[in-house]
Amino acid sequence: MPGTPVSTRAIHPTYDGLVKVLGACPLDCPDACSWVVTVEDGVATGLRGNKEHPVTRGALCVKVNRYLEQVGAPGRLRYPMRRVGPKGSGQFERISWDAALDEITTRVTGIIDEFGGEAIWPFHGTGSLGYLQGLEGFPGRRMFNLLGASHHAPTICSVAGGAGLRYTLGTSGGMDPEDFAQSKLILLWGTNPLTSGHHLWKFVQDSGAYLVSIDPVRTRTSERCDEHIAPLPGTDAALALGLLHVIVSLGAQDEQFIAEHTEGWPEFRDRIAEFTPERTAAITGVPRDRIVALGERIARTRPTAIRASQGMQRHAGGGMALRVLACLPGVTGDWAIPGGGLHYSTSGHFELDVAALTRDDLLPHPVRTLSMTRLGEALLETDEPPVKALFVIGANPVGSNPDQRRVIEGLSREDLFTVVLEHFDTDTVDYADIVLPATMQPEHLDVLAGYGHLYLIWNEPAVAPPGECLSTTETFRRLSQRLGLTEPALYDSDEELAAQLLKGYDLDRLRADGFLKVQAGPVPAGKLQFVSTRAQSAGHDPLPDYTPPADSGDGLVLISAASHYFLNSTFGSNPELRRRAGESSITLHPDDAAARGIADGAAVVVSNDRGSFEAVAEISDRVRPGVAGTTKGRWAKFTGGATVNATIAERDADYGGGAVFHDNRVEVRPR
Ligand SMILES: Nc1nc2c(c(=O)[nH]1)N[C@H]1C(S)=C(S)[C@@H](COP(=O)(O)OP(=O)(O)OC[C@H]3O[C@@H](n4cnc5c(=O)[nH]c(N)nc54)[C@H](O)[C@@H]3O)O[C@H]1N2
Ligand SMILES: Nc1nc2c(c(=O)[nH]1)N[C@H]1C(S)=C(S)[C@@H](COP(=O)(O)OP(=O)(O)OC[C@H]3O[C@@H](n4cnc5c(=O)[nH]c(N)nc54)[C@H](O)[C@@H]3O)O[C@H]1N2
Ligand code: SF4
Ligand SMILES: [Mo]
Repeated sequence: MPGTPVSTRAIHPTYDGLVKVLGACPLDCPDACSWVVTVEDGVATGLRGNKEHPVTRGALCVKVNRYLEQVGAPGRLRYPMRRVGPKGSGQFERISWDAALDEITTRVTGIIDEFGGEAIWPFHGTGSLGYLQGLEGFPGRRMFNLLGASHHAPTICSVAGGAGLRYTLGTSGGMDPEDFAQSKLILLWGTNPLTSGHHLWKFVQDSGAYLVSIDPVRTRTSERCDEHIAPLPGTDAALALGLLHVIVSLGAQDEQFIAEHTEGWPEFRDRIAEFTPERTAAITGVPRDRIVALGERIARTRPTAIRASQGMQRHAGGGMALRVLACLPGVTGDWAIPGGGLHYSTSGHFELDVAALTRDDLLPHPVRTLSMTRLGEALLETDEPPVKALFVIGANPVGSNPDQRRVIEGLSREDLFTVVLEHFDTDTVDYADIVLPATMQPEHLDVLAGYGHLYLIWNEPAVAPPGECLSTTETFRRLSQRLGLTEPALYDSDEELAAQLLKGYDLDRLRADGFLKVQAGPVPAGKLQFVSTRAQSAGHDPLPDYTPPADSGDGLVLISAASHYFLNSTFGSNPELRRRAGESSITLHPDDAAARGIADGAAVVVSNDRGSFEAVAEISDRVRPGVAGTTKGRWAKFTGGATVNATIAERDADYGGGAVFHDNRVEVRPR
């Protein structure tokens, strides 16, 4: 628009009369891309990666390249709705916001009177990782605190590994992923970046390093590596100890680093001595000579970098696995060398004032914390008080939680009042009493921080929301008002909230540029603890060890990893991405398929004592014998009423109550 003054904020008018608005991808992905929305006459007509961002580098991904299609999809929820059919039927009628807020107020007030505030569970998911509208800031928590509602522990994704790293390193922060460009050897350990966060790949490529993929499945990433090692799932701690055995036998430990920066070396060294290549081979299923060769390679290559992500810690011993992995660069001294160390999640490096957002000081009394991964148990077995009101915010537990059958059983409870804030009619929406339409990223203000880079990203609203969609922050401001709550903090604007969160950073610069790199803290923070007093005080073994998988016995270990075309269950109803993802499939090794009389393309039933789902068999040596592969993110309503999550146990990993999605034994038979 000629004549419009050039803004110092995230809105940039162009000479040609367009407006470019800086934003951020909200999805649960390490890359937290910076994007630019093009707006013409109030309508978003383009969305592309920000070329100026050093990690985004102008590229988004196969899912988000079509994000505007998703924003404008015919199936987008645009109005509040009330359930009219039985729970699960997905039958709703449109109602006004006034009617929706009145009904919520009446039900919630009644529940508080009868059962107390803790009968309310604000269940936050990873649909958006925004600090204002999404998981990182727990929107609504101020209001829920005043009501004395239960707290929510977001245990479903990365907690076990994060705890394991903190026990060893004093921080979960790890390497700056941009430093991978300086590495000489890169171990891509239980991670599939070409699917689950591809922007790391540019740095991996720039390094020219020798690349090793360590994954029971030969993934898109494994295929681009120099070497692929396929351990049995859940045996990574043993593999790392076996590699250390070779390294230490060669005398390649960095004595100076060990003396100056670590604690407990003599005891750890004795533990390493127990993991001979022969014993390690027996546990991991990796041939002895491959273990020796990789140990020798690590021993002679500085700097060596490890990228380990969330996938490998979805096991009984997932926290321990990350703990041992973090010890490896402590033995070789790689932590002190640029391009060496380990990257899991950069989240620990951001110093954002989340407590200023959540305001737990508003609680009338201490409250219980309910674990996200234990939804089925909480809905079906928890008393004192029982969960009577569930607010599902940016989550799709029917699709993404473990033990789908029990989650559905719990959500079907007639006495449970369920409010779902959503964009689409997910499997979980079908069980809602009230559905509230939420804004999508180009329609609201937010602040993001990557967990695969060190940038804060600003998301400026670019367009007006469709229909009657409201942002999550605005939804809770209005509900607070309806509940008659007078605490002023409940009514802070989004801009005020952003300022409170970003106290330590230059908000104006962030807003003008769209992104801001933060300084990584030191890693390790203090001494690296081979023998961990931090683990010990949390009730765990002070000395690292190997923790075997919990789901043992017969059957195949089923890994349900990230799909290339969905993000968790987000995009699960997008027609084009569903077409590209193809049918729900399970990959079987030729030997395992032959033993079960299953041919390529056969319809199969995958089951265990928790539940079953249907799939099409794909026979391939991409999986090692004993292991089967599928992907997460399917919607039950499109796949016969159940997904892989029907077979997954609601069981805790070793640390922090993490989930164990890949620690899952199943049987497969022709349908
Ligand atoms: N396209 C896409 N991108 C995503 C997601 C998505 O759904 N789709 N999800 C996002 C989320 S929520 C997260 S947390 C991240 C997760 O990102 P990743 O950590 O990459 O997640 P996964 O695909 O679960 O697991 C990665 C790899 O670990 C392997 N693996 C499983 N068990 C073991 C094991 O015991 N040992 C070893 N060595 N490897 C093992 C799997 O075969 C898989 O190839 O990705 C994010 N990005
Ligand atoms: N089998 C298997 N299951 C898994 C995993 C696995 O490896 N295997 N991985 C697990 C992992 S790592 C994770 S993180 C979880 C994720 O599980 P969830 O946190 O439940 O994530 P999604 O399934 O993507 O559901 C997010 C929902 O939020 C909605 N949404 C997005 N943005 C917003 C918003 O701004 N406001 C509101 N109100 N809604 C919004 C989306 O439309 C979507 O329906 O899944 C887990 N499930
Ligand atoms: S999903 Fe990940 S790679 Fe794709 S646009 Fe979002 S942050 Fe970037
Ligand atoms: Mo996740």
